[in-house]
Amino acid sequence: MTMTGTDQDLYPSRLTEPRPPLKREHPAVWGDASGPFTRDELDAHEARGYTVIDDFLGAGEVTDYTAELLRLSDAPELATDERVIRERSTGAVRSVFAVHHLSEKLDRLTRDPRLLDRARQLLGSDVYLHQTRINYMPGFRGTGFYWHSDFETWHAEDGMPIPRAVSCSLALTDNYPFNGGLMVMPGSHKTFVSSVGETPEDNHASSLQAQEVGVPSEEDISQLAEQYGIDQFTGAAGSALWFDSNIMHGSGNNITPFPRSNIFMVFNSVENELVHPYAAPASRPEHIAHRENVAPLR
Ligand code: 6CS
Ligand code: FE
Repeated sequence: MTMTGTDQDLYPSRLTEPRPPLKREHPAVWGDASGPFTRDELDAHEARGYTVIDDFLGAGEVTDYTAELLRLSDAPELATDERVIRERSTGAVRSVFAVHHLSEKLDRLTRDPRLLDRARQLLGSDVYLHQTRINYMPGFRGTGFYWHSDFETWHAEDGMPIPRAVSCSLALTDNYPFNGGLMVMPGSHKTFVSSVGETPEDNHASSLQAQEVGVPSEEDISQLAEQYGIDQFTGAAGSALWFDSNIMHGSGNNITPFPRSNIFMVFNSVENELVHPYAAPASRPEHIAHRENVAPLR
């Protein structure tokens, strides 16, 4: 069931011809102030498209989850698992997907009220996990992610009807300006940027190492940067970055000795379940975009 009533695609992308960016019709904040976020914080999130919470995890939790992160990246039984994505240049682990299926501790974290209450408040409904991953961004040769909107991919390739999803990135290492930290364009979530170029078969086999399809044009990126500016997310280990599914973001490479590792959880509204991909030959695998376990998270 899509929210649009008809099957009309409100967010067309992966087109054959360029088209100007369009205004996003849907809000970023669907809930009211009866939750952890105050009215002012909700209004700021609606305007900026992201919210930073310092000291979200305690030091002991950071230690515990870092141990999980290393256990998963070093686990021999996962070495060739399709959920493990490696850096092209070095073979070092770049990401591990569906970590809540691989770690009891992380599964419990996704149900923690500190996360669930905020996700439900922002999305104004019960929520389920669309995707979880750990990003390692290893030192010296960790490679970043070019500018993109997550929702553009989730809509085109996973069939996510509307941008009623929010990501929470929990820093497990200190995020400095120089170790591959996330850059976001504040307010850019209000603009949907279509991309040119059809989605090839099995695009995820390459896009999770380096995204080529679905990225905006340099002209659109320049226009967005002009209009919104760029904020660099920095934060100590334990801080949380909540960001709207459609905010334009990216990260640089990491040539410093300091890894920039985070746990990334995507909460989708139970009223925004995936349908057919809007612009791809087939749906992506379950471990990248969940279609089976969509019961409200408790
Ligand atoms: O394709 C995806 O689902 C992932 N790609 C990026 C670059 N960020 C969001 C998401 O994890
Ligand atoms: Fe992303």
